[in-house]
Amino acid sequence: MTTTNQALKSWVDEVAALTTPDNIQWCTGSQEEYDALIQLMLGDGTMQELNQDKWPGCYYHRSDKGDVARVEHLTFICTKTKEEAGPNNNWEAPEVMKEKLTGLFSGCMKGRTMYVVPYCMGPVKSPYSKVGIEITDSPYVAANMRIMTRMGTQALEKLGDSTDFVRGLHSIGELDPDRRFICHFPDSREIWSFGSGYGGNALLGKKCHALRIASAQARDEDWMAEHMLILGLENPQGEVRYVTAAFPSACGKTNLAMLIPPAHYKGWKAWCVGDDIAWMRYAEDGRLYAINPEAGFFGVAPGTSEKTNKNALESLKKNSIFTNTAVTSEGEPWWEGMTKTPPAKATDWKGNEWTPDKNDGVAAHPNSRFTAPAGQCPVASPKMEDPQGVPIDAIIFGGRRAKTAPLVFEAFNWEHGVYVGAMAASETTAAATGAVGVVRRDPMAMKPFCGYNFGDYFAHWLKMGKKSDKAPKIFHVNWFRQDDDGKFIWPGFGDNMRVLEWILKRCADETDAVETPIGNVPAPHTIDLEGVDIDEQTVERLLGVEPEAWTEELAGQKEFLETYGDKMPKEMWDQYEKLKERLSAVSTS
Ligand code: OXD
Ligand code: MN
Repeated sequence: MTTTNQALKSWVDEVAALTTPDNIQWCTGSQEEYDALIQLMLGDGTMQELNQDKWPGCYYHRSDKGDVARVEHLTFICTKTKEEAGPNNNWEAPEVMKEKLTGLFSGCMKGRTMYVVPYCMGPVKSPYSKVGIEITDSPYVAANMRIMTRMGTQALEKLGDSTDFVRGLHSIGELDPDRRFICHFPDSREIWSFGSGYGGNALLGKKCHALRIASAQARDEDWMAEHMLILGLENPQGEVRYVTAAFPSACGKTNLAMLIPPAHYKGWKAWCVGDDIAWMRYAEDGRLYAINPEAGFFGVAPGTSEKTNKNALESLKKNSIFTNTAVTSEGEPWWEGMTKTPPAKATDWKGNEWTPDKNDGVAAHPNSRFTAPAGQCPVASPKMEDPQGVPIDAIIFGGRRAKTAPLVFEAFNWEHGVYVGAMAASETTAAATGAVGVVRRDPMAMKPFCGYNFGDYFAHWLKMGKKSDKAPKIFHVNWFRQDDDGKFIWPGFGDNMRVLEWILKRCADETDAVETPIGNVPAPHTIDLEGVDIDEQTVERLLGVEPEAWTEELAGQKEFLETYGDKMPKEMWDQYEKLKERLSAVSTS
C-alpha cells in the first residue's frame, strides 16, 4: 500500500530506524491479508485452528502465562506535570519516559515484521470518528485490530494527508513483565506500549486510544469519551430510545448491552450499539449523541452462556479469535459457565490436559476473551454504522454494591448526577479473597482509563451539563444487592429490562418517584414486576436507602474528594454538603 501522507511516512521511517524490523507490511484490512496473518500464526504455532465445522473462521491463541491482563501499575500518563495526570494515574515526565522507552524499542523488531495498521475509531463516514495508526510487531495484534476497528485502506483514505492521527507504537518485546510499559502522551496524542501482547495493553485502538487519549482530546474539544455501553430499547410501538451505561470492568456491561427482555415484555426489543466505549457530543438539536468507536467485542468469556448472554454466544460462533479459554478434545473453545456439563477432556489455558475431576484449577483463565465482529450480534443495532450516532435519553452509572446502593435511583439534576457517577464504587464480596465489604471507588468506571486528573475530568462533566437544557437524565443502578446470607436478591440479566423501562418512563415523565436523601427511587409498584418471583419485603429491601449505611458511605466520599485537593471542583463539595444535610435531616427526624 502506498500513502502520500508525508507525516505518516516520515513517522513510519523514524520508527523503522529505531526498531530495525526485517520487513515492513502496510495493512490494507483485506480478507486475504487477514487469512495470511492467520496462516502465518498457524505455521509458527502461536495460533491454533478450532473445529471449523462447528466454529467456522474461529482460531485460538494462548498468551504468555505472565501476560493475561491489563497492567494498571505499569500504565502511565505522561503529561508535562504530575498534577495534570492526577492522583488517579501513574505519571512520568514525557522526556524521561521517552528516553527509557527509546532504549527498549531500540532494535526490538530485528528478525520480525513491522505491521503498520491504520484504523478508524467510529464509523468511517462519521465526522466524529478518529484515525489512528498502530505500528506493531505482533501479527496477533494486527488480526485482532481488524475485528475491533475499521482497519486498513478505509482508515488511510479517511486520513488523507492530514497530520491529525494518534500515533501508537507497540512491540511485544520479550514479554518480560519487568520490561513492560503502557505509556500515553496525551499532549502529542501518542501511545508507546512495550512488552505485552494482551488485549487492553496491545490493541491500542481500545483503552489506550478510545479512552485514555480520547478522554484528553474530548476535554479539549468539548465532547466525551466514556467507558460505557450503548443500548437501544424499542417499545411495541416501534419507538427506540437509547441509554448509555458505565460499569467497572467485569460487571456485566456486555450482558446488559445485548439484553433479552423477559417474556412479559412482549413486543419490546433491545438493540446493541456498543458494549464498552461511547463517544458522545451534542448535536444541533441540543441532544447528546453517542457513537461506538469500536467495531468488535473483546468480551470476557467465562460466565458467558445461553442463559446469561445468548446474543454474545451467537456473535462469537464464527470469524472470532479466542484467547486463553480452554479447548475441548473436539477442538471447540470452552470456559467455566459456558455449559452446564463441562467437557470430559480439554486442554486448559496453560496448555495442560484438563478433566473436570482433576479439579486443580480453572480450565479457562478468568480473564480469557473472545474477539468477535460486532456486526455478528443478532441484536446489532442498525444504527451501529450511523455517522451521527444515537440520541441518549439516560446515562446510567453502576457498581457492585452488596449493601448501600438501591436497585435504582435517579439523580436530582445533572450536577448531582455527576456527583453520583463520581462516587460509583464496588464492594468486595465473600466470593473474592481479601476483606469483605471494602469499597473500591471507580468514578464513572473510568479509574483505569481517564487520561488526565479526575478533578479536571469532573469539571469537564459539569461543563458538558451546562451546554444544553436537553442533557440526558442521570441514574444509578445496582444489580448486585445481597441479603444477609450473601445471596443476590435481584434476578438481573434480562430482568434488568424492568429497571430500564422505569428509567425510560422517568425520562418521559410517565412514572412516579419518591425523593430520598440520595436521589429519587421508584414509587411503590412503579417497576413492573409481573412474572418475577419476588416478594414485597425483598422489593422494599432492594429499593431501601438506609441512612446509617449512607453516613458511613459519606465518610468514604469525603476521603475521595480530599485526595484531589484544589483540583476537585467546588460543585462536587457542594453536592457532598447537600447530601450530608439531607442525610442528617432524615436521621434526626
Ligand atoms: C475491558 C476492560 O477489557 O474494561 O473492556 O477491562
Ligand atoms: Mn471495558
